[in-house]
Amino acid sequence: MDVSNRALPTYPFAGIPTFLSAPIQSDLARLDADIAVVGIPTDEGSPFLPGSRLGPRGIREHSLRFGAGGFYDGRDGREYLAEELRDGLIADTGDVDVLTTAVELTFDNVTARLAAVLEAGAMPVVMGGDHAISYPVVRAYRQPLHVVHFDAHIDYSPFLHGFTYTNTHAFRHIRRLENVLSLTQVGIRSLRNTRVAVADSRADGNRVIGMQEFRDVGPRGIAELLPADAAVYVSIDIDALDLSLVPGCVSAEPDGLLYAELRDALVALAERTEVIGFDLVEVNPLLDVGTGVTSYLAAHTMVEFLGHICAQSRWASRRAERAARRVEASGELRANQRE
Ligand SMILES: [Mn+2]
Repeated sequence: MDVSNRALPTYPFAGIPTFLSAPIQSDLARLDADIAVVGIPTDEGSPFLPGSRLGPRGIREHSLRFGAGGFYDGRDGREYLAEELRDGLIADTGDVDVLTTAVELTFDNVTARLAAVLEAGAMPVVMGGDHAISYPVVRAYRQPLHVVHFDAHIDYSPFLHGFTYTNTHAFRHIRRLENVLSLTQVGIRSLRNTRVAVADSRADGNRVIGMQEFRDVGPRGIAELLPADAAVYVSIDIDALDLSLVPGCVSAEPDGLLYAELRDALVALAERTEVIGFDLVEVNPLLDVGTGVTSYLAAHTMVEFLGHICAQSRWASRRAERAARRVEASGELRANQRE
């Protein structure tokens, strides 16, 4: 029997684990994709237990469980990411170079990588690492944008004792970036958030939304806090989800979001606003249970959010625009080669 034309089965335990089995493109000068996946394997901003540096690897491995052809959602009968994966529009750019113990140099590498991705016209999809990485990611953007931050923790610590680059400081930095128009913090509930951090965030004009308010306004109500079609960067700490869902997260907290609540909020943001990038942070495979459910849930969240971003008509129209630009660029390349 000739089976040469049939697709071989793929397994999550075989092959080189890239995000959703997407092709590797670590040379950003040649990046030719709509979506660029970036790993940032550092946890030097974690004041408690280390291990989230292994997050990108864990998430990549568990993303393979979705196969390489996108996913089918029985809730609406649609297929997601099939076109993006079939046409090679998702690239895994590998991991940012981390310089252990030289946090500011690592952050410079993060910002340079993100700037190169944005320069190439691709949307960054970022895997931490701990939450400290979101600041050097967001500072790479030049355009005005809104930031939506899902987290149990406010990550708005004052800069004291020379500490400024831990995972508890990221959003105090981000709020100070000139092009950040607003910051909306959702799921904030940890009893370890200090009065000062919460008061400072509110005084800086940020929306701080605890669980009661989240339940009152609902997932769609979160998206409606943002102007329609606004450019939005989304940062997801896996501990926004309830403690019972995330054994592989050092900072897990009770009374958190259910998966459906987080998903519905992300889908509502994808529908209402123009998501221009997102990160998912604080997955710690060293602490996870044997099945790797926290890495799996992280991959699941990213894949589902990305699927809904790409399913929007504004994304589809931009895809056509990008394809035209790629044809133009390859024509220029050929012309240059002839000279
Ligand atoms: Mn957190």
